[in-house]
Amino acid sequence: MPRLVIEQYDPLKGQMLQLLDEKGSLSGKHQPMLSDEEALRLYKVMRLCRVMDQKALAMQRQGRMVTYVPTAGQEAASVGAIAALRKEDWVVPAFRETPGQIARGMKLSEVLLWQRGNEQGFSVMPSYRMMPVAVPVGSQTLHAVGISWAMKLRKEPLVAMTFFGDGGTSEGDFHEAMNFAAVFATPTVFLCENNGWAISMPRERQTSSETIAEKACAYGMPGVLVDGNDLLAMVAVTRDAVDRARRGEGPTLIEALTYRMGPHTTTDDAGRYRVGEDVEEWRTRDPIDRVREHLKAIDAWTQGWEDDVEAAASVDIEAAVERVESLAPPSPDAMFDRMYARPSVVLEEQRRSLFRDEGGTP
Ligand SMILES: Cc1ncc(C[n+]2csc(CCOP(=O)(O)OP(=O)(O)O)c2C)c(N)n1
Ligand SMILES: [Mg+2]
Repeated sequence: MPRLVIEQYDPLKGQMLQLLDEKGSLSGKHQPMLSDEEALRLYKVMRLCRVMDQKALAMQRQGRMVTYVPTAGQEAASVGAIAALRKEDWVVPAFRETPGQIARGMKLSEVLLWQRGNEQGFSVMPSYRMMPVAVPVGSQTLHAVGISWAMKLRKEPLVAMTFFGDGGTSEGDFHEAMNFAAVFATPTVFLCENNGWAISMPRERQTSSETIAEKACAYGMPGVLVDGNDLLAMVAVTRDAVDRARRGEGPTLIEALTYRMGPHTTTDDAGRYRVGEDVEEWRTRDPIDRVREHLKAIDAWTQGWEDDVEAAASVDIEAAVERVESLAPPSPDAMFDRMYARPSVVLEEQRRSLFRDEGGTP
């Protein structure tokens, strides 16, 4: 069996996996692990995500979205990682995972639901094997370990991949999840999208370790640092981690080094704290530009094709927005419906009090 990519990069030595350099040229060390057709397909998904991001931001300014969580700059990390999974595997995302949801095949109208404030958007969507986005930072890492442990006990050869940010790694939940996963050798892939910031908190204030990937060593699992703006590297590393998990060899921590190009959410003004930081420098590492250069080099890209992709994406997003806007809003107590399989006494009381306070009947 060929040596795994993840075994060749030591996070304690600061080594980072990169296959496509910042100009989109392939580095000689590894062969890409995906076909040209697959690269083209994933590029198309990334373009759709970027158009979605631009449109959603504009819509929020028009009052047609409640709050929007921008994802520009992080498309390769999400889309590349999702590409490594089978459709029976589970995805357990944080809140900045619109690209992951799109890559998983969710309808755009479904993706938009929660960001329009529609409670339906927080339901588990079994057909996509995707948990709803988790807003409590880091909590989803435990859910992923629970899901993957259950799959292991049932002897199902499946994997759970969980996404979280650099900020998530200083939550207790993350440490408990990592420890439990390593001890019980659960089929979990921990994917940290280190975008440099947790709202206004820079990565240097989040942890004293050089890398997030190196934390894996202390728990007794492999950890690898990867260029999160490099689609090909993301596919390579996540395939390795997913294969390990599926073979019963336990969890892996992946740190995808990336950058949040926009604000934290539409309620944030990043210009107030990213003072003097070279946002422009990160623009030169745009994950989408990099794949485009690669596709040009292999003669798989034309401007006409790109224009068509972009135009089709715009039409699809417009239609999705209209669809979501036409839905009747769910009842205010829908927020209690999906918290637990059997609602607790406390939640039932809260549900009743909501109607009492509003003067209605439950
Ligand atoms: C437990 C908890 N604490 C605080 C918050 C408020 N909060 C929302 S997002 C965020 C920062 C998250 O940063 P990171 O994990 O790096 O993810 P990113 O936003 O960069 O994708 C914080 C502190 C929260 N949602 N949950
Ligand atoms: Mg972050």
